[in-house]
Amino acid sequence: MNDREVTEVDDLVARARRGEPRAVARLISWVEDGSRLLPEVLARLPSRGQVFVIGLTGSPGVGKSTMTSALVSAYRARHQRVGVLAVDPSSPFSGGALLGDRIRMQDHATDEGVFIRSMASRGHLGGMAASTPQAVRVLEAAGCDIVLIETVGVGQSEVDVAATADATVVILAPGMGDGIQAAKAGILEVADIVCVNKADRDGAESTAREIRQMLRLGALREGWSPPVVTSVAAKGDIHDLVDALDLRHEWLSEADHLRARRRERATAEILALAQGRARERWKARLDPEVIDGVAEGRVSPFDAADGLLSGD
Ligand SMILES: Nc1nc2c(ncn2[C@@H]2O[C@H](COP(=O)(O)OP(=O)(O)OP(=O)(O)O)[C@@H](O)[C@H]2O)c(=O)[nH]1
Ligand SMILES: [Mg+2]
Repeated sequence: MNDREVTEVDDLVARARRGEPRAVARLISWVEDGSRLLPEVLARLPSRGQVFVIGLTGSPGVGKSTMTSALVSAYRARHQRVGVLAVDPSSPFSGGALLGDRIRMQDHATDEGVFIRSMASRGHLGGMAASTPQAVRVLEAAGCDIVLIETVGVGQSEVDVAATADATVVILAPGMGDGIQAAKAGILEVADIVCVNKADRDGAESTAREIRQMLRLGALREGWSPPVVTSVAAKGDIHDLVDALDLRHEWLSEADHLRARRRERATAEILALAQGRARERWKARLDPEVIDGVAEGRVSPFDAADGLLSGD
């Protein structure tokens, strides 16, 4: 870093710590873009590990954004500061897809105790697995007590978010075999809490029962058995979910649970960063002749990979 950059980083970090929305937004953009200055920023934002991170995931349209907004209201009523990250891992050009979310967040747009950012992983070497915990650190520095992360339920992204979250909420809607689909997709495996939303429709209770039965068959993770609750997010009826989240928070605070979570999160972050960096390094080192060799079947891809690794 040159002197001008040092001043810029110091200034931004100081303003973010005072909770200035524009500085927070700027730093999260840096996270998103994988800025060269990121290591310097993060060195100035040590985590106290006090923030409670809630991940919300589920199929399109189940009510994640509506739920996020309702949860923001619930925590604001307790005078807690809340950060919201709408994570869109699928498209490098987020915007359109998240417009609806922004509109739903309008209730909170003028509230100084709420930071709302959408985030993709443009150019970030470690992908969402590395950028999500970094964005959380920025929000924590800005004084957030709670961070809500909404992610579209597709493949790797919810696993990455689950690695960052203290409580991963899998949201389902009644009917349409959603419960069975979720089980098939393995999405229930990342659930700390399952919430059947749209309970104003038929079948919410039977879906919840079905999920409870499936979960009973699965192994307990870290001695926590995931509660299954119902909600009507659109009407703000999310009391059972808030209770389940409180329970999870209390459970984590006990004994070594929180420490174990933090270590898991740190492991995921380190591996994601290392993977991203190693990949770049290997890519730069790839020999075109070896590539041709593998493409034409003269060289084994295993040998080519070993060759790359031996250069480390
Ligand atoms: N009947 C009913 N509708 C709901 C409820 N919660 C949300 N909705 C409606 O479901 C639709 C989708 O809600 P969103 O919150 O946008 O769902 P989402 O999961 O964020 O959707 P994506 O971000 O597109 O994946 C909206 O029309 C909501 O008004 C509910 O409890 N009951
Ligand atoms: Mg949404």
